Amino acid sequence: MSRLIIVSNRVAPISEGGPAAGGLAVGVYDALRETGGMWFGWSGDVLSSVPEGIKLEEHGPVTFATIGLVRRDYDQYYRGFSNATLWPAFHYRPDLIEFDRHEYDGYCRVNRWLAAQLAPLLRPDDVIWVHDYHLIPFAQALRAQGVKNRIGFFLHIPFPAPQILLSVPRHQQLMEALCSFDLLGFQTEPDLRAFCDYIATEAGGAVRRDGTKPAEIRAFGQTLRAAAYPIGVYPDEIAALAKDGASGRDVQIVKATLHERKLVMSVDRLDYSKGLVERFRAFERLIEHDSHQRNNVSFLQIAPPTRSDVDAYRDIRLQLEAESGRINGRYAELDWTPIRYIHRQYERPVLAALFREAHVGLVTPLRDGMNLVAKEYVSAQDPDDPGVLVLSQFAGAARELTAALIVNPLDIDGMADALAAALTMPLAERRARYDEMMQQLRDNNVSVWRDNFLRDLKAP
Ligand code: GDG
Repeated sequence: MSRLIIVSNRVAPISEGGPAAGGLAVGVYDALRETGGMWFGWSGDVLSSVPEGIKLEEHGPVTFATIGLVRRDYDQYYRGFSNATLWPAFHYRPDLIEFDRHEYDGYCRVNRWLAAQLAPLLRPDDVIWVHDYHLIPFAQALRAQGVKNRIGFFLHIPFPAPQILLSVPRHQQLMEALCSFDLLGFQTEPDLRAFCDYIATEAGGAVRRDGTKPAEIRAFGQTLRAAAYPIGVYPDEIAALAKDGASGRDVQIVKATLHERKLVMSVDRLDYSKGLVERFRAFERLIEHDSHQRNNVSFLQIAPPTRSDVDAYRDIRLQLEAESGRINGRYAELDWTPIRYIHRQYERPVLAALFREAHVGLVTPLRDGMNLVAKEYVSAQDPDDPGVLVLSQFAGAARELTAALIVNPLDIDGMADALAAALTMPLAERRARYDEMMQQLRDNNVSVWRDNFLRDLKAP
């Protein structure tokens, strides 16, 4: 049987109960622990001298193959081109793009170097599945090492409209490199369409689409296939985790301090794409306009730190601290703090159990490839008394979770209205919406995502 080799920028540190914050790590780890195989990528260490080689570690059926990065590589490849150029561009924020040609060169160099590290570990029948925007040139780099295996790529973040992609200097080289993969996977149909648009309008390529089969692409002298594969979760596992965690200490503390008030909850890496400031304002609008809600509802925002050495991330942190302080200063009472904003990471089981306590899951990114938190919130609910998901129309998940209350995250009043509707929704409607979404999550869990992608990657 062929081995599955997963390649991603970061190989997630595995603690009990799975990896910590980050959607890619959660999805990939879930996919790999069933099939077994190897997971190759950066260890997370930034070193002062070139690492001696790959470190191999076995965890059950999974071999973790990790390597450190030297400071310059980290700065140029990871912090620079990946997170200060590509991330904002692909999240429709050309205003936040920073470009430096040395960083781009570093990005390509690190891709070549990582490919050269991996190549000697590969066997001829391995299937290689590369993940996310850090590694767009990876197939091209492996081919240059003489690797002939099937190589697929999955993009976890949105694919931008061609006009936005044009604002990334070197976009053509990048897209040429992307076309070296055998199969490209996107989260949603609009992402796939945006890619096909670029190929047809900007790269002079040809796209053939035939029903539900992957699109066939000819561009830059290469042929490849592309399709949408929405990533999922394991809803029943999350449900069990949430139920088991109900008696845990953190959950009991939250319950005790709520004093029967309702709970609105959000969990996001602290990222400007997640729409946190707008969300805080929507909650403010709710308590400002609806006096019944005042002192009867609390909002818990958990936002673990991420990429804090990129300027735009420092800015969003300061902005959020200011907003939560302002809103609490304005509305808090002796026995009530409207917004509890926690800039820290929690264990996965604690989050699941807290989701189950929350009457409303408020998931309102400005742009998001999929958003697993939305899927985890629904999964964690008590089927007899489920909470309500309020979900941004700009999360990939909104295409599947159509029974959520769908909002535009830039419409503060609209979000406040949706919050009010969610907090007062009758049980029968909450159950109907939950049942519909849970069915959807079960039908398209992580195994389905993985199996569909690998089936198409292996297809002749
Ligand atoms: C990218 C795309 C796409 C969050 N805080 C903690 C914690 N988390 C976990 C969540 C969830 C994951 O991290 C976040 O996943 P998302 O999907 O919501 O967002 P990104 O990190 O931006 O992920 C995204 C995803 O890749 C998968 O393809 O959906 O669109 O941007 O699982 O629960 N986990 C722990 N502690 C925390 O404090 N343990």
